[in-house]
Amino acid sequence: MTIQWYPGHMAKARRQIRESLKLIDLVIELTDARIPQSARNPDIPEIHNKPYLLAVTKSDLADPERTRIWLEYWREQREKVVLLDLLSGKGIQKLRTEVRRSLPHLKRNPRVLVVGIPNVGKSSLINRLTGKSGTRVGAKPGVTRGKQWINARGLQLLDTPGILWPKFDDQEAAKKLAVTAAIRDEILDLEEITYWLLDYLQKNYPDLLMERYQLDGIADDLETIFDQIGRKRGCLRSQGEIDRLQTAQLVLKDFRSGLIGPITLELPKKE
Ligand SMILES: Nc1nc2c(ncn2[C@@H]2O[C@H](COP(=O)(O)OP(=O)(O)OP(=O)(O)O)[C@@H](O)[C@H]2O)c(=O)[nH]1
Ligand SMILES: [Mg+2]
Repeated sequence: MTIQWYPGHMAKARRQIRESLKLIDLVIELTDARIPQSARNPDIPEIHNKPYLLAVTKSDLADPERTRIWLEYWREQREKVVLLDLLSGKGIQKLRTEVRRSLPHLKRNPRVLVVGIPNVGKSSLINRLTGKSGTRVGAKPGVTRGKQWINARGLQLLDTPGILWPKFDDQEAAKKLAVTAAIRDEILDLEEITYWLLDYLQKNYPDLLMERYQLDGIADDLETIFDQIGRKRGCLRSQGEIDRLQTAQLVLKDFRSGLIGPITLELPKKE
């Protein structure tokens, strides 16, 4: 099911997260290592009233040098952060350790809620934590409307993660969310966001762009870069003109699967 973020849906999501917060000991907020700031949503400040960890997913797709800068920034901000690669499972053990360490006086297994924007890795994280032995256990007393806990080897996870909606009001953030697939392609102008991505790569990662598409140099204007890529990769219509949609889809697919290289689309904002 795809979610359109009308105000009604946001209100409902917010209400559900607030309900869940009453039941749990700790929140794990997920963010995407390629857009660590834009993938967070400050609209529900209550999530920070609980013991809380920031789990940074898709570190395998991010620029390690920039990830280092982010980790340093979060250290200064006194945020508790764990870096994850949910494809390989890297960081999962550290996350478990950090959860326990955050709740030193808790005698039972911690009750944990995972929250994050669409596509950030909530289900992947829950699967990693539960492994194959993940079993659904019956609704516990005080758990409203059939919420279920999943036993996850020493943690109890609420079975439905909290879905945060992406930031739409900030145009720059919206572009980053779009290229990382946090916003459904169906509602986007793919050509426009591909231009945005190419503009960013031209300025920040020209070598990766040249390498991936075997370009001899990086043209000044994006139109030329776009056309060169389309031509090189055979995204052509019958009359030999560039198939713009196909080119856009190809570039986005390459970026999202890491084929252009490890890339991070933002750095911490200097105050
Ligand atoms: N490379 C890489 N891909 C990841 C990582 N974590 C998640 N993914 C991929 O990202 C996509 C979305 O992951 P999900 O776990 O379904 O994300 P979600 O937050 O549950 O998404 P929704 O249920 O749609 O809100 C999947 O294709 C995952 O395989 C990661 O650490 N690295
Ligand atoms: Mg999911």
